[in-house]
Amino acid sequence: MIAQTREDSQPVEQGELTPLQIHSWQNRGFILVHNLLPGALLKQARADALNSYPPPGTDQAKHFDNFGSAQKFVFPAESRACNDITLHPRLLGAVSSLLEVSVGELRLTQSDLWPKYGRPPSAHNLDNADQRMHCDYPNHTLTHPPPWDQPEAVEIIIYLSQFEQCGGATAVVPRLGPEDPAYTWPIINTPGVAGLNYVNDRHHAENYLKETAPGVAAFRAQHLYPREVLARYQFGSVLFYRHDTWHRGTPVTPGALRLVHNLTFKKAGSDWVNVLHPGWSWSMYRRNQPMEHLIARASVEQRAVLGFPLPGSPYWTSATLQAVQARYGAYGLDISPYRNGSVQG
Ligand SMILES: O=C(O)CCC(=O)C(=O)O
Ligand SMILES: [Fe+2]
Repeated sequence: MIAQTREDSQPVEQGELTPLQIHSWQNRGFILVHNLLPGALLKQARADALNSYPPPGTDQAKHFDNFGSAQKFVFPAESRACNDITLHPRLLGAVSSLLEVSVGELRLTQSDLWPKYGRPPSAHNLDNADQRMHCDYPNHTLTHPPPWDQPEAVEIIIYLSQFEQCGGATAVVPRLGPEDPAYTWPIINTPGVAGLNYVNDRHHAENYLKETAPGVAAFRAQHLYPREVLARYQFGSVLFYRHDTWHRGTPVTPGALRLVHNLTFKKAGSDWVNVLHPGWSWSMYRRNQPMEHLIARASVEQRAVLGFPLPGSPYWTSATLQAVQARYGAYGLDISPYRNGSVQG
């Protein structure tokens, strides 16, 4: 394993991705970006998570041995910092430049902050510590990612821990151009797809493939594992990758706790790329109505990312303008941007 190259891992200036970074995501399949989001906000999200998740080494920590937060940090989370990261203009701006669409054309489909506890290797085929090489598309979309040059989604991992303390860097296979044998199409040489069983643990997965699909095992042994590079994250680093990027989670140091915020944005109109959580409106009616307030204070673009109609949408008529104002006026929503039909941030 070698570290990622310099162009894959660059500081970001003023929240904007550089042309080199955009090029790298669009061609090599990922970038690791430092200093994109404000440190104070990231620290608050980490503090909220540490307040909620059990310390490593405790019995309670044993219950968190897989994906997700069991809804605790699913958007909209109780942690306001977590929600603010999810809709942060710098994050949305970065995603829009990767997909080359406006922020208003993005849609949120995943936002959850979860722990990964370092523990000794397990003998279970679904163990999540040392993952098999995979692409994320199978449990995000009903179809298959479109051809490489027309990406429809951005996958994101924001690290709220430090690699030096936790290990557990995500390993990624950089794509080396259209002829790269690792990136042949369709992407089906992976457990859980095209009739193969779903196996998460690397050793179990590769042994299973050697027995049932030796060609698939040979492809992975030749083209994927030897080429993986580690995304050596810092606190607050953001890994942008894709539904068609080969990658995998690697073991966290035993006794350590790695916290990550996982997000996905897609292009509006890609209905086959599913929202992984309950719809955002399912979070209305909570005590103190945080979701109602969030909608009211969000910008026009942030609301659009949650599926709220943009100015100019056929949804808006004088009747609906009045009705939505009546619903949200109490929380301070300003309906006027929707009245004049232009997008105002
Ligand atoms: O946690 C990581 O570093 C990567 C996890 C991952 O790729 C996944 O769960 O799909
Ligand atoms: Fe993944």
